[in-house]
Amino acid sequence: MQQLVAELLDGNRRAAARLISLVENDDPQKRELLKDIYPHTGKAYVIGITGAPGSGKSSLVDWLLKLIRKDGLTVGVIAVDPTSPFSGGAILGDRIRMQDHALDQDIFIRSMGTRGSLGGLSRATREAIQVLDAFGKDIILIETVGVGQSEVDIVKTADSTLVVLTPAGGDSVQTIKAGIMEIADIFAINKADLPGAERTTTEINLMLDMKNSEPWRPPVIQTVSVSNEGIEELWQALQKHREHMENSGRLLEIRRERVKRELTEQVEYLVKTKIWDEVKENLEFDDLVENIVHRRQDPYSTSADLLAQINFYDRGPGEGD
Ligand SMILES: Nc1nc2c(ncn2[C@@H]2O[C@H](COP(=O)(O)OP(=O)(O)OP(=O)(O)O)[C@@H](O)[C@H]2O)c(=O)[nH]1
Ligand SMILES: [Mg+2]
Repeated sequence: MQQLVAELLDGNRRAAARLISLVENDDPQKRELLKDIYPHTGKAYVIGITGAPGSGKSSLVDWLLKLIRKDGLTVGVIAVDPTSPFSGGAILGDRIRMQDHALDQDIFIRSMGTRGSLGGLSRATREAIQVLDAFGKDIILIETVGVGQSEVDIVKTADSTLVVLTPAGGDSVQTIKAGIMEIADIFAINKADLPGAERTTTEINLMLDMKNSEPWRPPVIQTVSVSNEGIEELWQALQKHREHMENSGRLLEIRRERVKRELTEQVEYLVKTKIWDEVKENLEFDDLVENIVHRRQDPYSTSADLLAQINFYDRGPGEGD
């Protein structure tokens, strides 16, 4: 295993792919691996890209890759699809037309579905980011389909978040999902070749003007990813946001928040597994459930009893029987 980490740090692509699979599948050695990797992380800049299915995220990523590489930076892409049971390379050809990039050693592309990641897709994504970070990628792009919680979760992992919208056609953007306005650092109005792009752009700008978005006011950029329009401007906006995050101290602040959340999560995870290992070992859990169902016991004192029996929780006076 240490061999694998050494290979990763040495720039071995197969080691990177293998390590991502291990974290994705909740391998028993995962904690140890992530621990070894951790000192080598913190250098990559993570950009989240979210938007409705088919809004053009992958097409934009495709163009962005070219610009990022032109700037001499290395890049990793993780395409997260919470609706897909596939992971690994299987779905790549489908979702990202990256033939141009497949041979570029400085681009690493990976897709992740719900399969395997028992600890949750957002957790698996976070861990995959760590692997690519240690692998030495300068920029990591995370593409997520905007369905439900996933676009909100992405913000917790990304340093900059790009929200991809498309011209609303007849609809007003008033119908765009709540929460989207809050998470975007940059808006791309993609498919700007379609009718309604101007109107959508104006409406988003009006909504942004109404809310106080100091000190960073998200720019709204029209793009046409089929003909490479607006992509340079988009990449510049992303770089400008990064500068803002770095110079204002905001980057350090959100990364500190992230560490706080991860540490809390990790402690809770350890406590939970420890408790349940012991509780399940010591007690007839199913019997207790039956007792509660038939009102012979109640869940309140039973839970306190459970913990008291493994000496985890001291029952206060008046609690329990
Ligand atoms: N007219 C037009 N079509 C576009 C544009 N960008 C992308 N498309 C088309 O929209 C479709 C979806 O593009 P993708 O890049 O796969 O979109 P996506 O958001 O990655 O899709 P999912 O990953 O499935 O959610 C493709 O058929 C693209 O050719 C654009 O700027 N204009
Ligand atoms: Mg896509």
